[in-house]
Amino acid sequence: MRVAWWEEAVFYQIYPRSFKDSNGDGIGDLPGITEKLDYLAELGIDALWISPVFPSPMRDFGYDVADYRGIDPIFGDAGDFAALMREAKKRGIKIVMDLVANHSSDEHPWFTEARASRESPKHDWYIWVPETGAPPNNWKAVFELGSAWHPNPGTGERYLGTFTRHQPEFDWRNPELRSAFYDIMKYWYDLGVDGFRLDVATAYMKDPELRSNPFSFRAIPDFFQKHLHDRNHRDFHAVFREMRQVADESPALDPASSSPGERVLIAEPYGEDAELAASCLGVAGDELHLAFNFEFLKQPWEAQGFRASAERWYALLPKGGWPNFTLGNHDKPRSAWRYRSRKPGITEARAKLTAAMLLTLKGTPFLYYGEEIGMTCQRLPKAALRDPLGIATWPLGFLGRDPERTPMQWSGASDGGFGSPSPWLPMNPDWKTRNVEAQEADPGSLLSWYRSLTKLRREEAELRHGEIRFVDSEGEILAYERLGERPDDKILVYLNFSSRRIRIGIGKELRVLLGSHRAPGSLVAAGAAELGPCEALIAR
Ligand SMILES: [Ca+2]
Repeated sequence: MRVAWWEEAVFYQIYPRSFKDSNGDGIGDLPGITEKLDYLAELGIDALWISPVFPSPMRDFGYDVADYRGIDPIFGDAGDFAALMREAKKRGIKIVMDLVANHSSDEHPWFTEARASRESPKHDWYIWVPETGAPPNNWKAVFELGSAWHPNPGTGERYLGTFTRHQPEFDWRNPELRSAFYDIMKYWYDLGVDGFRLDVATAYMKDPELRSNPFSFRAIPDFFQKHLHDRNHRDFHAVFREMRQVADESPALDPASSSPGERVLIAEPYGEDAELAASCLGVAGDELHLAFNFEFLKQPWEAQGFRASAERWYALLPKGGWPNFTLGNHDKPRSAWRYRSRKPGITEARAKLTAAMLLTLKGTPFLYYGEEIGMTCQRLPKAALRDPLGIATWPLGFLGRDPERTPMQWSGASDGGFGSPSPWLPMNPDWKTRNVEAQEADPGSLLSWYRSLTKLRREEAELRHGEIRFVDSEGEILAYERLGERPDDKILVYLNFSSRRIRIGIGKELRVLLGSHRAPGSLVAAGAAELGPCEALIAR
């Protein structure tokens, strides 16, 4: 059986501004990531997804790119990137870049050229309508709460920007634009990059007739519109097929680079709909490899809810399509905060339980930096907010996306081990007790638990690519088997979502592989057994 590396890998998302600052300017950078590669290797990470490090005016913190082939000086230079690639490969860690191809920064030279004249060769790389004194439809710039059509008096037109006016959107129906992006992808493949996470990939195509969106009752994040026409137009499939071809066919210049056919393309669908995510894989195995299904990020604390969500995801995927799961990212409040309990011990136990679930379900797990030490979210004072969405919607919602972007908590030192006395966002106040250094020293810590789980995944093939079969169980127990090649090869996973003891029935004697409440190698006798509060049990 041939298994692709990205089906077995444990991915880890780094938000570079907040990971490790190597030069004390308050902002994390590439040398900071390189410095922490040993930590990541020890955590059992196989691949990094690094949020954008390209030159950018940083109005949306790198999700507004001004040069798709460079490195923003705030993060380092080409030499720092090469060093990161070299050191990562030495440790068997692959690198996935974040390609923001729906829009550029308004400071990208392409847009400067495009907006200067209707005759400019780059003009039609973006989306324009003639100025008539009013926008052509009701599409919104979601970070500004105003129209998505921004005046450009120089040409007597308006351009489209559905995030901010500083993020003009590309016309992906233009073949020259498409080919420019494929050249950019080849450029990074040549430098050894193993794939791309594609930012709002389903938004590339818009309704060609520019029809207005119908009304929706949802204020956040939809701003009272059902986004039928401004994003997720199904013509994106044609782009995905072309991107896949480029990934599969571009030669590898460096022997250490991923070969053609080994690179991975991961969609960020625009929306929380698992069906839309599944569609990114296409039906013929010729589109993207993976797509984020965000259902776990809004899933309440219910064992059967997680089961239903996972089963729905498996059922939606096309034949041959591979699932993935994630509990957090740079756009959503952290899982430890979402699943917090008034009893601190239960919050910790729940973090261990979700980790066990993420790393034993059938599918590629994506961790978000800091999740492995249970980093949480805090409300930030308005003056500390940096995220344009948080500033625009203050004081509604959860203060935007800054709370899940605070600096990584490396140690209890005055700078939290981050590397600067005044980081760009304040440290979460619990850094003195919740940090990598403290948890490395504690075999019972969440970090040690994550390390044990990734180690177990590497040892047990069933956990990486075995089939999954859910076991019927009581309401608050999530139980499943991961099946091996032979009928007797199977690993059982029991997860008790309740904060009390629950009795379960065990068919035959089990040997514990890893447990939150039991020692590896210990036995669980057949018959009635009792699971402790929030117990995670992985056994054979
Ligand atoms: Ca720095």
